[in-house]
Amino acid sequence: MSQQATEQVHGHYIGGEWADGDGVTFESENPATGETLATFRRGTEADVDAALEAAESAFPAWRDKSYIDRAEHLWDIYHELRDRHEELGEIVSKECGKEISEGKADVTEAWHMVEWAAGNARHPHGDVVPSEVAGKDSYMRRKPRGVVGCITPWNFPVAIPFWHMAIALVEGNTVVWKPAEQTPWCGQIIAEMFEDAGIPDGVFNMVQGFGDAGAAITDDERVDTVLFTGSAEVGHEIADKVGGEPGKLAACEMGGKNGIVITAEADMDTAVHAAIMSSFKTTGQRCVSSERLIVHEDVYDEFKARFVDVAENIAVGDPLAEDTFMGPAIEADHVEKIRSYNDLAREEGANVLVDRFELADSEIPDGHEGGHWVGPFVYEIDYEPDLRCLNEECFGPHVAILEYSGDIERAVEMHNATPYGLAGAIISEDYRQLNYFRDHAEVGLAYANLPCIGAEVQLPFGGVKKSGNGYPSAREAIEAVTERTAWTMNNAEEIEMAQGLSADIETSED
Ligand code: UN1
Repeated sequence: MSQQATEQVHGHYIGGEWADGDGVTFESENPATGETLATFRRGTEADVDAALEAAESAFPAWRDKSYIDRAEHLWDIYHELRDRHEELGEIVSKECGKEISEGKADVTEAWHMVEWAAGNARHPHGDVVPSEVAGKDSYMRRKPRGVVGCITPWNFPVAIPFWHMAIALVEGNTVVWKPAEQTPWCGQIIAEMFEDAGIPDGVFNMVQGFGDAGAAITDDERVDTVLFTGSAEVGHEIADKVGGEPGKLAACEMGGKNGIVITAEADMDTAVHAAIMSSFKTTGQRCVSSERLIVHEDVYDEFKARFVDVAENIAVGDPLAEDTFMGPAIEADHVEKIRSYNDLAREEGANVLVDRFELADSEIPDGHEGGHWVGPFVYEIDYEPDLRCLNEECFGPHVAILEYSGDIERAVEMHNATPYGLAGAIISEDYRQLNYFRDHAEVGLAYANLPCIGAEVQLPFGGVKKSGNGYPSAREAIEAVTERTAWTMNNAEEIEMAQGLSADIETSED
């Protein structure tokens, strides 16, 4: 499938074949215009069943290949992602509404992850571990777990699928993947890439569809590991369920209520720049986006005035136009969710500083009247740790400015007072404050003098507390998709035990 939307109905990719299945159809929509992009089949339990069967029967032969042979298929995809960078970046922008530099960065992040995973095939995969007994050699070795179920979100429709799948596949697992229902076109293209790369039948399978298809994957006993990136609601349900099934693992990454601490020692240019990027890039729809800015009283007024000035003027517009900063929200229901959080902040006592939720007609680009437009919403509020608007993730351009007095300890206390713990940043020129934040902020990703978005793929990615129970990206995904074997071999002719344990066999005749 190329740039142009077609009349064709696209199906699933199961066992090396394109399959229509028995589901009804659904459409992918351009969130900036409301236009239909393409039509897809909605996956059913029967489609998932066929995909799991294919994945299970392809596993033994795929497992028996070398890491390097498995990675060869991924290198083909790496080159295709690079060669089609512009085209795919535009498709991402059209299907999920991210502005074009973000659409292209999504594709770049995907090939970075493929490069990491395929390159890692040539790196050591275990440890040589010393033994107390000179005649013994011990090794830590890895084996693939089997069938990996991957459930991915719409906001990084090309990158995140490769966070999950590139690593799972190179490590020797087979995959059943459900792309987000909002971005099936990206899913279709990725499946075509695997087909073009000649991945053996059944090793990679894709079933389009909604949460019921996702649940059919995650609930099935043939699935050995679930990799999930998405909402806390769904992630915790999966983690609870999978936790009760012996032998099955789930690595889940589930959003945040991320904060930026701006101390009295902050450089104001850096503070405003980092906060604007973190709050409004991707229209606030990154799980690492910031919805809380915690600002010292000495710089509060200056920061507020400068942040509000930029937020009032930030360019919301056509994602394909180079001069756009923020595209639309993903879908109509999401606009309603953002509205409800803006209303909630008001009900809880917010003093609203910027309200561009309803954009003026003149701000909506021509021909885009059917898009899901929202603009920045900025408020200040008397700090109370239990306010819902400071604890629940809105996933939109909705941000609170909170004033603190006192030292860095107080700022970090406020920063940590949410159930989530994904990403956070501190802006300060004082290294002691930076180090305090580094050591005490309850997050998986911490930044100094930077936005809290934009992690590179070679870092672990994931959170603490309600934000995650595993790291479904890069190095940590390897833990979730492999088993470790501690392999000990005796090179001596006699058996000698460690820990001083006697190896003598005593019998009644002794
Ligand atoms: C997400 O926020 O949903 O760190 C994923 C980043 C990107 C990935 C974000 N590399 O901003």
